[in-house]
Amino acid sequence: MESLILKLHGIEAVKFHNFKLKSGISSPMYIDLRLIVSYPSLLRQISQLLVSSIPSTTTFDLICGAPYTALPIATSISISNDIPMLMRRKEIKDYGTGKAIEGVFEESQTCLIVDDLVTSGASVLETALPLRALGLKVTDAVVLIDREQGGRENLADNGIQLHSMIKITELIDILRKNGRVSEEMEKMVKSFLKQNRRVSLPLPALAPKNFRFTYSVRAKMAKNPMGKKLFEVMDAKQSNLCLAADVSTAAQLLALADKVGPEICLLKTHVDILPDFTPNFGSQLRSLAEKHNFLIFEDRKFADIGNTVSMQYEGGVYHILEWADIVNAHIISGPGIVDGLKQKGLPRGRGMLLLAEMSSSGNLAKGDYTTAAVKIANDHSDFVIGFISVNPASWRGGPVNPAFIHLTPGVQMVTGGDALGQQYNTPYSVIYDRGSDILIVGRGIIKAANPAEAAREYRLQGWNAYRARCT
Ligand code: 5BU
Repeated sequence: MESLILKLHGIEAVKFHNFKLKSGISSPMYIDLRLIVSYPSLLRQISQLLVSSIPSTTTFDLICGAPYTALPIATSISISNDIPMLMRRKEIKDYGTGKAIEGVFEESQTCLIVDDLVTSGASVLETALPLRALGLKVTDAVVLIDREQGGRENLADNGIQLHSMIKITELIDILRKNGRVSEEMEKMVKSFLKQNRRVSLPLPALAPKNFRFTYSVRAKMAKNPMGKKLFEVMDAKQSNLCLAADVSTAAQLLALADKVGPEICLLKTHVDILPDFTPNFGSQLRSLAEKHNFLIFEDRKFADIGNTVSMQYEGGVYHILEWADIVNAHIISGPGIVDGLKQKGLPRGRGMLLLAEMSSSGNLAKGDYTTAAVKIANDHSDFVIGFISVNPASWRGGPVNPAFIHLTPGVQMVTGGDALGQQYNTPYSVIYDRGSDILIVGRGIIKAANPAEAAREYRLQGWNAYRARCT
């Protein structure tokens, strides 16, 4: 172990200076294990020692390296010990399977996570949660270096036992003994570790208890009956998934709604893209909504003055008011737009969402605009049920009244975007880190080989992230 630590220091994978970390805090040490790919014999030595630091009582069928630095380590362990490996994707691929986890496995197999470095444990958890969502058991993780800053405790809280090869304090002691760091630096590092003993998971951003209320509690807080019903459906179906049913025809939409219906709490339409729309489309969709217990959201994005939107809502070709439980509107025209829609919608028991943020790059719905949306919602909480949001945990005015619901578009299993400005976040990040409530997923489900199966995967990931947030 001593020789390994000296080698890591020798290749400058462990450095001592004053470094500014991503989190903004200054650290007297910096560990960068990406370099080890340039030293094959060191990589082999690390992999062997890692395997020997796993207690013999720990059993597992598969290993998965946290991307990216741990991938070569996991590969080396896999090859030398003949243990099959899984790979978690971090970036989106807009061709092929679009899966978050690659590799062959069976439900209820156990997967060991391999990571290079643990600080808060967030990277291990980011890999563990999608594996768990697919039915795999994740109970243990092995890491090269434990920075002893709370990762062990945070992972234990999430049912994962951490095995580390090197603890950071042991590393400092060995380097000091070998004259590689000064006494002064040793003191600085130890005092830094003392002051930063428990780095928390990103959750504290959500610490206000507004983000921890369960959907069933929030159902009781909701003023609008449709908002209340939505929370109730989510709770009953254990689903915080909305399907964006952007298919080419009404016939395809109805067939898809029937297949995916059991997995969703809400189905979102763009009725004006359907060339075969007929006046009975609404009643056909409504009977599927009743069959599978989901609500219908027409993503109409009204944007005109109150008088005009009121006519657009009720009349025209589509008669949206007749069949859509929920519609949405931009607030660019001011609060009159809500009054216009409310006039028609409230007597029919409908609800509406305000566009407080958008998912597309370069959009203008931010800062004061988002704050204005919150004010309008508060002033009309009998009809407004919530928001289209992207990162409600970051909103300037703090968390909004938990009676309001947040729906987030731009969701796929891995981050990325499309060629026309759409930006994607993962289900976990949307629900857990950003404090939203409902995942709106279109192409992630529609383009999958088996949309019902893909929807199930999104539902499980969204639900797990919600449960983790509320505990
Ligand atoms: P996608 O295929 O998952 O990218 O589809 C996203 C859907 O959400 C699509 O119907 C958009 O019209 C909708 N959407 C969005 O992507 N971003 C926004 O800010 C709003 C709606 Br509002």
